[in-house]
Amino acid sequence: MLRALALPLLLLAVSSTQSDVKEVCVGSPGIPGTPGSHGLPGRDGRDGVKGDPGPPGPVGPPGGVGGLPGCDGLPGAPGLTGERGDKGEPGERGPPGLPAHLDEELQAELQDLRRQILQALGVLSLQGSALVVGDKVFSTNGQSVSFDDAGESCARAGGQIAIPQSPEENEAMASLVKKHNAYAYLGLAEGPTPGEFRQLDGAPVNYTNWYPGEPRGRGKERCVEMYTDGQWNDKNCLQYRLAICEF
Ligand code: MAN
Ligand code: CA
Repeated sequence: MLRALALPLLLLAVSSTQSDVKEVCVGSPGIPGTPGSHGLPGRDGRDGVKGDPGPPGPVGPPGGVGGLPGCDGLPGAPGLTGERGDKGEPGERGPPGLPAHLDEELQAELQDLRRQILQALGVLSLQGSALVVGDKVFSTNGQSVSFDDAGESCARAGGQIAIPQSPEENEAMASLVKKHNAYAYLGLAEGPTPGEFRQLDGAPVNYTNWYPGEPRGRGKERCVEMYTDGQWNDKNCLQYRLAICEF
């Protein structure tokens, strides 16, 4: 109804603004028509937001089926070390090696060892603590001890009580006796036959340098000492004598 009234009034207002005003007839508004029928139902609205979770349900009856097994736990701490096992069987024999004289690596190692040994002997000789005579090395710590103690000292050092087996070796030992001004025991001992001396392992003696008239202890003097001039005398084994070792 409002819309029906408004149109003629609007026409009037528009016309009056113009210069050539015309007469307009304004009738009374008609009776409003009957309301139109209801429109079709609108489309469904969008889904609402999800509601809050409901309260937990009641506890079920006992005796339900067990759940699935859980995952494995963490591994436990390592156990104590077990006892050592038995020795295994020897492995198979390896392939044969080169003959030593063709093994360059071995030869180089030998050469270096020889060089180091000569170097060490050179230092010991220079210091006067070792006398090199051919393949033999004589040395003393300057201590005078019993025959048995001399043997132990030399053995501890990896050697034995020295035995001169040539004039040259005898001179070398005599030089140590003079230097320390102390008679030395030799590595000899009287055997079962009086007056017969042997090396300590029982081997016979080839070289000797007895003082004239010696040995004359005849079973009473079972060790041998060297005088400062290098000559030998049989003597009891409990004197204090210079321990000269050979290596
Ligand atoms: C002492 C000892 C003996 C040695 C004679 C030599 O009695 O040293 O071993 O034979 O002197 O006269
Ligand atoms: Ca004697």
